[in-house]
Amino acid sequence: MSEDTKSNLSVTRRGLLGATATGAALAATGVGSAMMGAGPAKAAGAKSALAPGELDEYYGFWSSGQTGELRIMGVPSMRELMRVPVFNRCSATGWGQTNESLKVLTEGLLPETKEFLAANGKVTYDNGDLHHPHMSFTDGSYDGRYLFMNDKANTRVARVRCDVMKCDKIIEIPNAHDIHGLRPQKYPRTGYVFANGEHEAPLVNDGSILDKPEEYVNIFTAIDGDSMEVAWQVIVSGNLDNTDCDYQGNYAFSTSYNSEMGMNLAEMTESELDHVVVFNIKAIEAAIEAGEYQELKGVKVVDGRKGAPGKLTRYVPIPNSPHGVNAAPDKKHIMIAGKLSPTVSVIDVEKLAPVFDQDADPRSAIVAEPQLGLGPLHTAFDNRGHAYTTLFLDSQVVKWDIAKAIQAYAGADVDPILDKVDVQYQPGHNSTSMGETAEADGKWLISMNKFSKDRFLNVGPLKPENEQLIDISGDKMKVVHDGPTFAEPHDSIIVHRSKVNPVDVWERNDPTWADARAQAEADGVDLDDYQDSIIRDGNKVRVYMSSQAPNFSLESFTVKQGDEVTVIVTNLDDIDDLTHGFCMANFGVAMEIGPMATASVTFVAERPGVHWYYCQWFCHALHMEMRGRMFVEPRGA
Ligand code: RUQ
Ligand code: CUA
Repeated sequence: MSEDTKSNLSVTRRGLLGATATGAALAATGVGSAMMGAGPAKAAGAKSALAPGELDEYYGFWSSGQTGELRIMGVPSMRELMRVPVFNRCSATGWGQTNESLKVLTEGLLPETKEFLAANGKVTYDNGDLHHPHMSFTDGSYDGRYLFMNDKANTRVARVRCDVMKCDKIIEIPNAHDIHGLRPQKYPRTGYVFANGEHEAPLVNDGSILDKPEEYVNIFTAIDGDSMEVAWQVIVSGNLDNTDCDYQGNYAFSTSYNSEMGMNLAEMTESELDHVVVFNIKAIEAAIEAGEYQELKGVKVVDGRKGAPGKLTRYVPIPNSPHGVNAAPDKKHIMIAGKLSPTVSVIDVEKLAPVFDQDADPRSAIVAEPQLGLGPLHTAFDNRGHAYTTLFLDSQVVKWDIAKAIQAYAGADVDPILDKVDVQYQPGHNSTSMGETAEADGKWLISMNKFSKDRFLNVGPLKPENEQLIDISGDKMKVVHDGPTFAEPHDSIIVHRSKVNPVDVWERNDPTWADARAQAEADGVDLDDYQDSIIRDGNKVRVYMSSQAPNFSLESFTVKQGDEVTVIVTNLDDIDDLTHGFCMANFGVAMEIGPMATASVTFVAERPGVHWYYCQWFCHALHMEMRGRMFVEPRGA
């Protein structure tokens, strides 16, 4: 590493932590350092470069942070395969504009949010902050049904169907604020999707309480992943950051970096010990069964705050502003990364029962707390008893031995650290191939780095981030690929391709366009035996047409200025990869219509004249010719 890079790093360390006492103390501990390199990496066996036409062994499901979409990568090639719009507005697919996507984006919003948005001239949010994509589980491994993900920006949780790789449900979480950590239940199946409200606020946040932090709370939510309805919520003490759950279906775990309930940085980082909240799922279900809840905005809410009666939660003290929570594939250990503490605290799930039943010291469930380096954020796993923790401040990934860490905690003179590798720069999440399941396979690790700095051609002040592929199949970790990404490769999962099996062509009666089908039926139009139809219904006009390369079935149609026009296009091309588009030029209207799909869009024809619609998805040698005219008769004509 050059001197330049080194001094950049030290400046960044100071800058990032600020000149707080915590920051200074951390810097002074000097545990680990960016210069403690991995040493010469042994060439490991796995191959990351794929020849043209070769397929990847894994799907990577990537979040995009503040871009708001889900991305699908090929691993190990690190090729970006697809972008799935979720919380964002997508120009290419019409997500956020088509009637089908607007249904998903609006139907799960709370009534007061709809009112608030209407006052701002909107029907839905058009931004999101998607951090944590996770697949549904059955019996401790991925089952290829759904992906679930959070929106920190607007307190939502979304689901993507893995058969078509499109978002089919988005719900806003009542009572909570700013959903951050999210994980699906691993056993017996998903089941619940657990979601953390990160930012504290009054429980009834209607303005009657403002600057009285002592009355703020945070909310942990369990969502039913099948119905996408909130199952129950728990009021907690302290804020909630990340979450994970065990492999037995008994407990969920949420870190709290602000157990102080501070309202500024100094207050939030004040105490040396924060905590992880352990949620006793069966006890919570029993309390709800027994009617021991309050109902708030239609949700059953139980009290799990410190000192609340019952055995719903326990608070395990953890040093210092803990961040990541990761369950190991041994089905026994839960890793809590210390962030401002150089440690990772290891909870043994088998030691939790006494903590709940006999009020044993919550720290008695901790079986290891290795010092790993500066700024531990997240931990991933292989299938050989090793853990891999990102060190944000050290710009490293550390590989450590779980069994040795436990022996060292019990007093043995062993060093659990096996290897460290420099990453470029400042890693947040990492993930290993199948590593968050019981089928971890120990081949690949992705380090998702928040800064790329000098690693790529300079593209101006806004730099891409850098996700690096690391071969973990040998004794030494080896960085084998740099991959620049646009904001922000926040988190990822790496799923063996045998778990995922998307279709090539849509089913004609897919629920996505059930509303369009129902409307067509009411209009006497059979979408399966296609006829072009223009239905006038007052000033509403519904235009049904089909697409088949290289033609729209309607060469032209006529409406009147001021009509509310809905165009419903069905793609009759029953061939893989034959997607058409429908773009109404100068109307701000464009959408994707996949093979055998139906899509619809509604606009007001407030522009008289001749307007071309065209296919904007290259589909045929005569794609340019795939177009037609909308005639808009001027008002009064
Ligand atoms: S958190 S960088 Cu939003 Cu996933 Cu740890
Ligand atoms: Cu159809 Cu281009």
